[in-house]
Amino acid sequence: MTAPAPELSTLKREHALHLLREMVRIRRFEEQCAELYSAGKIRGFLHLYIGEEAVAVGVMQALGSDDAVVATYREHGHALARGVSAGAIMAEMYGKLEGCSRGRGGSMHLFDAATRFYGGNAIVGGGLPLAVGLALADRLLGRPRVTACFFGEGAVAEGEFHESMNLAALWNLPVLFCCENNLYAMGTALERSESETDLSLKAASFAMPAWPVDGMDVLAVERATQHAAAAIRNGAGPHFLEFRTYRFRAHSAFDPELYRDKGEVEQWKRRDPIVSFAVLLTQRALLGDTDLAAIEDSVRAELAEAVAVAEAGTLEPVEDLTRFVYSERPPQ
Ligand SMILES: Cc1ncc(C[n+]2csc(CCOP(=O)(O)OP(=O)(O)O)c2C)c(N)n1
Ligand SMILES: [Mg+2]
Repeated sequence: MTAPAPELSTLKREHALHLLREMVRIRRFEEQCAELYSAGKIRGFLHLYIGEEAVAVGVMQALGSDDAVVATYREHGHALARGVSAGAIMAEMYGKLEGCSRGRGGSMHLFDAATRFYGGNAIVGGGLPLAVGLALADRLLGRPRVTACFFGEGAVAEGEFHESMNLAALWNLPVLFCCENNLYAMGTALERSESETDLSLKAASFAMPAWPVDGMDVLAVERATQHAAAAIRNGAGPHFLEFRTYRFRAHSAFDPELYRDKGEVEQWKRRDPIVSFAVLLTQRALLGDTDLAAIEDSVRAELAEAVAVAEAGTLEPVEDLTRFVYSERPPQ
């Protein structure tokens, strides 16, 4: 099965600027996080999504507020694009009480029930059964919702991937499996861990519609997702999209990147999803010089505010350390 071609002619300027702005927000947010990490303000693990922004932004366009999102530990961009506030995310990065997970999760465990953003899951493949469970609940309650589940290509080596794909297909559950294939799982290239590197074929073996998508092209991501999400809402069952993308930065803060050539990284950077989309919009006369400057200005202001929220935030008192180990809800 092939993805429908993006229809550039119907692209509206306002929507185009929204897509660009969302990608710029994620890029600048993470650049700021990298700086704050070096300054010792953010600690623990930090996995940057830089280079992959078109995937999260494109997919979110096809989801409504009732739908659910499950992501991995590389999820700052997904949380931002889903509508979790930059301040709540930055405060979480700082480990402050004002963070979306009360400062207890940090970078890898962003969570926000209000936007149905179910993590932030640090275990590779751990989000997949969660997504299937959310979709099963929707199905049993007759709610026409979609659960979008993001995971890296490294997760396809996990048993949970196969169990989740099988149950979702068998029970016809409304899950959109969004595989972010950035070619590496930490330092392991896909062809070093998988005998079959065409990931759509794996999904097809569960009798699930699946196709590859150019993950560096936000319009291609959006169209493919809209197509798949509409089919899921119409009862066609789970779909699998393989987004072919690339992370420009190291796996995490502790990675000397000995497993890939600098030349390969440079080659992918030439397909930077933000730069190439901005060029395309300029060519189509949908973007002027002042538009880009205005986007950068507003993003800068939003980020300054987010850092201010995090800086001014409070650390949870030591006395609260054991709270939430057990539910605080009174027995029913
Ligand atoms: C079950 C499990 N095994 C190992 C790890 C350690 N680990 C953290 S990230 C990672 C690589 C995952 O790669 P991929 O799924 O491709 O996602 P990416 O980091 O490329 O976004 C591994 C093995 C883990 N977090 N969970
Ligand atoms: Mg990967």
